[in-house]
Amino acid sequence: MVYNFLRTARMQPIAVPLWYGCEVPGTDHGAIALRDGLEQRWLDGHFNKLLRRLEPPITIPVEDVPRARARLHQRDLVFLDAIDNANELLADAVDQTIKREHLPIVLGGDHALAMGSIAGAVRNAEKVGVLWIDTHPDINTPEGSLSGHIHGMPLAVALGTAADDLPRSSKLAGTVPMIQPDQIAYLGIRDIDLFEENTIKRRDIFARTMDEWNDDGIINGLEAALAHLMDAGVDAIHLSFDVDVLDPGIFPWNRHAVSGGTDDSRSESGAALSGIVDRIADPLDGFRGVESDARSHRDQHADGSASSRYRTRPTHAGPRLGVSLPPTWYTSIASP
Ligand SMILES: [Mn+2]
Repeated sequence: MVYNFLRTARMQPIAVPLWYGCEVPGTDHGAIALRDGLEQRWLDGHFNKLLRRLEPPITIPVEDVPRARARLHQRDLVFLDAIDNANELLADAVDQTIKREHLPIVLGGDHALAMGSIAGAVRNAEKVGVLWIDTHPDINTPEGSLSGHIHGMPLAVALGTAADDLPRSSKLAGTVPMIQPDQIAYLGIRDIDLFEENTIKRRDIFARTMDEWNDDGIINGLEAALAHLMDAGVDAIHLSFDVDVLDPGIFPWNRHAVSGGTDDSRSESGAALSGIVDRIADPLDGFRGVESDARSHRDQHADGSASSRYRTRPTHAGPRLGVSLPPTWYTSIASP
């Protein structure tokens, strides 16, 4: 039984004001800005249909680490406990959101939050595919990492390769590993450590660099990544989108942007993000017929308890993406 979360579910923003993973104070503000800006942006953009689906945001508390600013870049995992504590709360929040049949939209904050968001998704599906759109593969282990920063490790945690050093996060889904290498698809990576490159090659992980993605075409690359996940047999997809992939110098939808971050470039970035989500959602247009059936069924039986989600099954190719997709989606957005 599957649900068209992306098209119809109520949406639950979950802000995670985390900066301990990247060890750059201020990254936490990104989560709050995204949280506070979401409703206003949709009001400004006249997305009334989306606004009606928006639940009041949840904010995951992140504890203070004493003297944090004096303890940066020590490679000693000093922030791990605070990150683990936040991710335990996040995994539970994502888990509960999915069990309510709402779509979790996790807003970061740095990418260490993906340990919690993926874990929450994995608790609720047979096999979760992770579509990872990011400049960085984030598959370092504490030993392999050059920086020691935990935000570069969430996919190593998900694959179980960091379980010795990061035991609490590695067990967050209740199963170790959370996913297998064929359940990951990278798009847009361009800043890749040698350790990460070796891991991607050795484990035969699907990856398109930003240059390859551009050369293939954005839609073709999305199709290939999603087809790979579907071939792996996933029944749900966790989309992870790091805003650092939107660098105006490398991102095609940003070609009018001025490098350095003007208001124009920010709105271009927003357009690019919504463009990606819109195009990913397009194949789910195939569900509209099913939705209509469900709606008329609900009307017929005057079933007031009917939710805004409809039981469906995977559909044929959509109008733009030539690949079948599972209708169950979870999303997280990270500031780098
Ligand atoms: Mn990144």
